[in-house]
Amino acid sequence: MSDLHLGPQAPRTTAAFVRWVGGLAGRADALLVLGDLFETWIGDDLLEQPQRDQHHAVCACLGQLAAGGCFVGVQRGNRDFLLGSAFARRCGARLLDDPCLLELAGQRIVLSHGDALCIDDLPYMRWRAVCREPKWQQDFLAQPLAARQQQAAAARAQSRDSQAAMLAPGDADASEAARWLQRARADWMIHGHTHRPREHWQQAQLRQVLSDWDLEKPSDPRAQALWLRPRAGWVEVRREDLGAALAQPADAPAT
Ligand SMILES: [Mn+2]
Repeated sequence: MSDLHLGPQAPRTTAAFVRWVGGLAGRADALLVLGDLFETWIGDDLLEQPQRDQHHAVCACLGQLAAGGCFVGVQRGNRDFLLGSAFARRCGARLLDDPCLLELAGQRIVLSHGDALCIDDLPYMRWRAVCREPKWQQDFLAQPLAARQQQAAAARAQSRDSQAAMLAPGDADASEAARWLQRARADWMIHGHTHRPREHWQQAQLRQVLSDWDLEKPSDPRAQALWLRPRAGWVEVRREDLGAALAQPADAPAT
């Protein structure tokens, strides 16, 4: 899964995710989050704050899942690119490179958040290069938490504006994806970021785009998980739509 965008701004989505992860124990060997688990992440020291919020709840449920023997792998997205080793320890999670290669039943699957595939979005690609610099990250993290919070809020507002201003929102570049696959000697890729869930076939290459999660408006609930089950020499794939089931409030009787 990817693009859950969890946090205090998405209380319903976060609560639903925590419930869903709670029911995952024993049903999955691994949970892989391909970026943007959180709407923002301004530093792992957020978890040291005495005031607990949605971030803590998410880490707690992942920690419990990992303690039960499930592998929890997390890629950094364009929102939560500052996820660090203290976060990973707290969740019992492994931070995954982007891209990384999953080998399953003899299949080679490239996993990525997907923002680095949007090469047509030059302003974003410039920003991405800057904020992934160790020096930039050190300087940002050296500021007090409140100052970082303010900057993150300003950046989010700006990103909303620029998205609305664009006539055609950016998408992953198919040729760039094909180049990544060639480099990895793979013909299957899974990524998120664009919020355009689809299967793209090109020659004999498959690129699966994950949905984002948003359960804040009950009229349009979005939540998906892509299940991969290894078989003898092949992989069974199922895209599960969780939106309607998870949009029910926790205290509603099961029907
Ligand atoms: Mn993203």
